Amino acid sequence: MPPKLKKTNTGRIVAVHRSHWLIQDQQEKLHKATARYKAGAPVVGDLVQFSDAGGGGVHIDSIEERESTLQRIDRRGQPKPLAANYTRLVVVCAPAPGIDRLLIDQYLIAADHGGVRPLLVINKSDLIEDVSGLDPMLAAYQKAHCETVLTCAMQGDGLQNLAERLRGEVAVFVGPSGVGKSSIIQHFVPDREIRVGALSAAGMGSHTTTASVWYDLEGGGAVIDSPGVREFRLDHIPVEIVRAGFWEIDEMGQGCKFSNCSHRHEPECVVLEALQENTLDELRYKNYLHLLAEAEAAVRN
Ligand SMILES: Nc1nc2c(ncn2[C@@H]2O[C@H](COP(=O)(O)OP(=O)(O)OP(=O)(O)O)[C@@H](O)[C@H]2O)c(=O)[nH]1
Ligand SMILES: [Mg+2]
Ligand SMILES: [Zn+2]
Repeated sequence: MPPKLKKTNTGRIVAVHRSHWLIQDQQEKLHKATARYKAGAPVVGDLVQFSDAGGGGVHIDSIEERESTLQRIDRRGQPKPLAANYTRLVVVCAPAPGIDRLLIDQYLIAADHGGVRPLLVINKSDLIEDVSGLDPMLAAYQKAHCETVLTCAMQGDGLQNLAERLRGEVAVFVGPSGVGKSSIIQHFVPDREIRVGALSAAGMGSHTTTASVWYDLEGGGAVIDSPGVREFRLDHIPVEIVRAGFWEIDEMGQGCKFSNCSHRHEPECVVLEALQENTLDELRYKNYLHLLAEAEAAVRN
C-alpha cells in the first residue's frame, strides 16, 4: 500500500504531457495529475499544491506565484506559458537543421522580458568545417550580453564548459527541433533515460521530444528539456520590450540625438553610424527592424 497522501501537499511539475501532469513531491516521489486545473494550466517548473483524487491520481489545487515565466504567443494571439521558475534560458542552435538568427533573437527578447540571462549554444560543431567562420556571430552575441558556447554533444566537446556556466541554475533548453537539446541534456543527466533515438527505434518515426521535462542535477540546479519549435511568435509584445531586448542596440542608442530614436532614419543616430562602421552586426539590426515593425503592427491591430 502506498502511504496515504496528506490533505495538501507541495510539489513541482516535472513533466507536462498532453493529458496529464507529473508532480514530484519533496520526497522525490512522482504523482500523476489528470484532472484539468481550471485556474490556468500549470507548466513545467511550477510549484503546486495537490491533493489525493483517489485511484492513484491527484488533483492540482493551486499554483504558487511564479518567479519567472517563459511564454510565447499561441495561434490565437494569447500568451502561453511554457516554463516557470527558471533562471537561465539556453537557446540551442546547430548547422543542421540550420541556424535561425531571427528565432535566436526572439528568444533573447523573451529572456530579457522574463528577467533571465540567455546563453547561446551552437551544437554539432563536428559538422562545421571552419569554426572560425562563426566568430562574427559569436562576437555579435557577446556584444548583446549573451554568453556563447560551442558544443558537440556527439563527442562531448564544450559540455564541461556549458555545465560550469549553468552550475546552480535552472536552465530551460529551447530551440528548433533536431538541434540536439536532448542529446546535450543526456550528458548532464546520465541516470535518466532521455531516449534520444529510442522512439524511432521503437517505430514511432521520430525521437522528437513531446513533453517539457524537468531534471534535477546532482550538484544542485536543474535543466528543463523542451520540445523543438518551428517559430516562436512574439507579436503583442510591447515595442519597449522589443527595444530593450536588443541590448547592444539599446545601449548604443543612448547616444542618439533623439531619446526616442527608432534607429531607422533619424539624423545623428549612433546605431546607424555603427552599422556603417561595421561595429554592429547587420543581422541583429535587421532582426531588430523586423521585430520592431511586428510589434508596432500589433499595436495598430
Ligand atoms: N553530428 C552531430 N549530431 C548530433 C549532435 N548532437 C545531436 N545530434 C543528433 O541530432 C539529432 C537530434 O538530436 P536531439 O537531441 O533529439 O534534438 P532535440 O533538439 O532534442 O530535438 P527535439 O526534441 O525534436 O526538439 C539526433 O540524431 C542526434 O544524434 C552533434 O553534436 N553532432
Ligand atoms: Mg528533444
Ligand atoms: Zn538612433
